[in-house]
Amino acid sequence: MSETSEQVPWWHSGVVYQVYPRSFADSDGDGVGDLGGVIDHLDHLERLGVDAVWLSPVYASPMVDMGYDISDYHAIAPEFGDLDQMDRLIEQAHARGIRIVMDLVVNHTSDQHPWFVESRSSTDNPKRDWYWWRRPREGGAPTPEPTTWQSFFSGPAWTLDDTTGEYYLHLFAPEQPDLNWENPEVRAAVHAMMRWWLDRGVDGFRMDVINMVSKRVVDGALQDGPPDALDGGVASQSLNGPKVHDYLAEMRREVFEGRLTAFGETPVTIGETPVTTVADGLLYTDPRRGELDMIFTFEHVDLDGGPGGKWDLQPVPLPRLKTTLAAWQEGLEGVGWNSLYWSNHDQPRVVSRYGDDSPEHRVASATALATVLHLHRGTAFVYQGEEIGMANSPWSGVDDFRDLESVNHFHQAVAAGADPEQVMVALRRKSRDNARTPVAWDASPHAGFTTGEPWLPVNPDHREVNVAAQEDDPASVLAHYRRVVALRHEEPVVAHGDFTLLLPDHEQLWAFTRHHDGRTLTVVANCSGSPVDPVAAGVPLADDGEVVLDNEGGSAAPTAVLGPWAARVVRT
Ligand code: TEU
Repeated sequence: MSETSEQVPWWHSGVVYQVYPRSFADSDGDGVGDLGGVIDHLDHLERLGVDAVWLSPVYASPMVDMGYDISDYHAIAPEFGDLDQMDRLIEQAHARGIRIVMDLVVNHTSDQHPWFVESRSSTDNPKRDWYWWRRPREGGAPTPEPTTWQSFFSGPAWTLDDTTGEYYLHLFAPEQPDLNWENPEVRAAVHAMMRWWLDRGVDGFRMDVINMVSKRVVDGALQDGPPDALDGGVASQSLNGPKVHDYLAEMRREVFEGRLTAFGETPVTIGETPVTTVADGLLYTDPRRGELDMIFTFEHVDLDGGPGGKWDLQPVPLPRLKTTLAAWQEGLEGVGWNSLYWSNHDQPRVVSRYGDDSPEHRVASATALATVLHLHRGTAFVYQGEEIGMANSPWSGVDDFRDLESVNHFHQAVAAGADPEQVMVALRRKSRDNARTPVAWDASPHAGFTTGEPWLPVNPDHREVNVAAQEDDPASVLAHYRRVVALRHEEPVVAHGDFTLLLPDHEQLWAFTRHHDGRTLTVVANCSGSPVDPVAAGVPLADDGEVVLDNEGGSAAPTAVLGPWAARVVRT
């Protein structure tokens, strides 16, 4: 994007809503959400005011990883619908001014994808080199596998295939073999597939683990990690690898250059990039480099994992959370671009994680968190159900979970001697299934999600927390999300203003200013259950400011004491 050839892109002031189709709405009663369900609820998204929908994968898939294991990039999984319905969704979303962003999963395919079926069939198959095949390690130590790498879903990242006696690489489940991007034929096939979807009318891509496509290769060999690395070296050897920037620049040239969507815009590119620093973020998102429009940082969602990783729970003091996000604001300023998110299909519900989901504080903490996040600079994302304050579910045991990451972790940890109850404590807090319980549309037994049996039980709190109950309630979480989205569209300071964190060490207040073109927004939220006087704490608020957004019913003076989880945006 250059300032001269294109105007300010929509996503500078835009909001993207993530739909996880399996859990959004079921239109045919089989208990699984589908494209018909998305079409049926476009009114909800239009009223929320979002600019785009990111659709988690709907492609043909054995669903080992719920669609992130794709067996045909050109077909829709039957439980989700078909290509005609996909076309209808694109058309009807466009008619409402809503873009459709497809999930692009090309670090790996399903093991059922014809490419892999061919690749595994013999060592001299023309597609053999489309994946990472290696002979067992000579001498078998320290591992029989070719490298020490551990998969993100527990266990080694290599599986031995009996057909040829060689191992293949999978950073995720064994049913998700990694594509070999070193092979130009693989990249060309990916590019062609992306152009096919753009031709069909989609408006961009969210690119799954796109920073994992380049593995570190030395003299043709993949390398072990340092002996003490808990992940066996996956992160150091296969994330943000040496060729990833070349691959992305090539993709931009091959797929996006000269392309315009139905909105007359360049398709948007959003990279999912775990374990990425601000320095990496600058490389990926500096428009002069021609790689991605924005990436998802993981730093603020990795804070509650300790040295032992994601399941090693540790508390997150407010100063760590706000300074982590502020570092990205400052680091990318004027060069790159942020994505702002609290939740997605891989993360627990934010109101349970960084807010307070007790009946007393749920609405206030959900709206306070929305206010602070959306008032940062970047493209804001809302994950389905977040806009009504959906919380984590009360899981009773491991049998309740459907997500392979949760189930595998439980069995591996218990086999290694952990106390099952302790493992459940972490799973209740962090399992991805927290995000995947069906959207609560109303108070009926299956929450209006399905007329059948839901594939994952609805959260029992749906009797109180649901869309219907909030639809016309100005004090609801939903009404607040509509206001936040509208403010981002209407107030240029939100999109363009610079960012200054105030009181970085304050343990209750999250405060910052945004400044642009002679105007200032001062944002302050009390992230605690007890009142705080923001002026006494040092937040520069004055009575002549105008409160442009709050979660206190619109009546508080700019300088008033903030009640539990009260949030306020003041314009001067
Ligand atoms: O996730 C990538 C990722 O690294 C993590 O978020 C992962 O889901 C896990 O929680 C690590 O502990 C993406 C997708 O968003 C996820 O749903 C897929 O399972 C994964 O890639 C593989 O495609």
